Amino acid sequence: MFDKILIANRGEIALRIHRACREMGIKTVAVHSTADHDAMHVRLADESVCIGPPPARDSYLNKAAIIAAATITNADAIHPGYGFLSENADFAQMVEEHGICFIGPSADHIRMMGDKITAKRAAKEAGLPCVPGSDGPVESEDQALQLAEEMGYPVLIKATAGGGGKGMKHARAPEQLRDAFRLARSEAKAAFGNAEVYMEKYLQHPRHIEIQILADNHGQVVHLGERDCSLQRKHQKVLEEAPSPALNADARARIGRIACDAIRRLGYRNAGTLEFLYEDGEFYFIEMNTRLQVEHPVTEAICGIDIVREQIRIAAGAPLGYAQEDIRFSGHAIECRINAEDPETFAPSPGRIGGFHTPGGLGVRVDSGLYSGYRVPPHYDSMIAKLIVSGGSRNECLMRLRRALGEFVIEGIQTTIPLQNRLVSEPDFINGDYDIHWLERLVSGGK
Ligand code: MV4
Repeated sequence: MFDKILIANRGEIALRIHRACREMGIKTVAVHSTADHDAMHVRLADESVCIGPPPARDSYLNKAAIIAAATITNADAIHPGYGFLSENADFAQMVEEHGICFIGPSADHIRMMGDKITAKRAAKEAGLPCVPGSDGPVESEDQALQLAEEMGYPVLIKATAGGGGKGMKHARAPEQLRDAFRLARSEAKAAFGNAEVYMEKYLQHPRHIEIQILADNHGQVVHLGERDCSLQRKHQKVLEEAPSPALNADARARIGRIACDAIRRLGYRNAGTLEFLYEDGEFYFIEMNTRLQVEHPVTEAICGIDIVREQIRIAAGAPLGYAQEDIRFSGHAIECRINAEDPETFAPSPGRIGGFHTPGGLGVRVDSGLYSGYRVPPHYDSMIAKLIVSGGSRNECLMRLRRALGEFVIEGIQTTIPLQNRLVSEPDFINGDYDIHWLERLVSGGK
């Protein structure tokens, strides 16, 4: 097992990784920018290294500075968390070349899944059902028109280097396609420096369902069930739940089996998530995330497995030590992401935290690096806390969630707690009756 792990991240996820390390008797190294001197992740770690000025590209994205920090502190592994360098294949490769273990999949698997065309090809070959579409890049407007004619409208143009919705444009008819194609390409070029796009049939009212998997270095692959992440605004998840209220036992078992078979065929290692759109009883693979995800705690809550601990054990070469049939799922869990934002306009709201009180009690977990007197810096993502609530049933979970949201006090800045409060009282949400567009309609006043 590792002696010391460098955590290449900040905020709640840096704390989350530190906690797993501490329980395993592993020492931790925090890295931080000059804006994060007094951050909780720095306070908790055994050691810390300042890696640069506030902008992320000069600190949390500074590969050389992070590897140097690992080298001088004698860390034998790096956990990248999510965001930042977590899905940067070159970083994973550099880390390994310096004789340090990257806690995650191989650089080759990260690279394969980062390119959405190679990801989709690999997924298809591994037996995953995919959205019908172009088999590779679409090179011209004329080719786009011809393909769309064959598959039928509406269609969606997506960036090969994409994910997160950038460089994505749909067309409902031929006369919209040339503009959609050109816009998608220019957006993709601006966002990723790569204009390449591909085409898919546009699914109009799907849910977003993802499967968490774990794979060790000894051929064992398990899934930890699904998460329903359909409640998003501008491609930012707002609330996630497990299990999905939309799946029955048959659909769940089927996609779990398909996911594990595919992961085995891909030779993938460590934790990963297969993302699907789910519409009219069918699953369609769209992307794979090769990192720990923000919403992993809802999965932990229903299966009792510490996903970060498993990532570390797998990276150290340990066998999972259990099979699919050993995993017991129970109850229901919901995560609310709490952002430092105006709940109406979603404008960032950094600043000094005044009063701070977190909810507690049975089935309530708060993952956050906040404390009273802490200054939320303006330089990073606005998510400041996650409230994860679990219960024996979805209904019990919902009642507990409303109670817990009511207890949460964060003063001095604006937060999205009022939005979460509103959301959990909506009849459609209570009934589990929502798709990927439902929240957008709610917050834009369409309901
Ligand atoms: C789609 C889709 C409909 N049809 N693909 C959005 C970001 C990227 N990860 C994939 N996305 C979508 N792909 C086809 N063929 C609709 C979306 C989509 C979406 C997906 C998941 C959660 C929220 C979403 C919001 C808008 C669009």
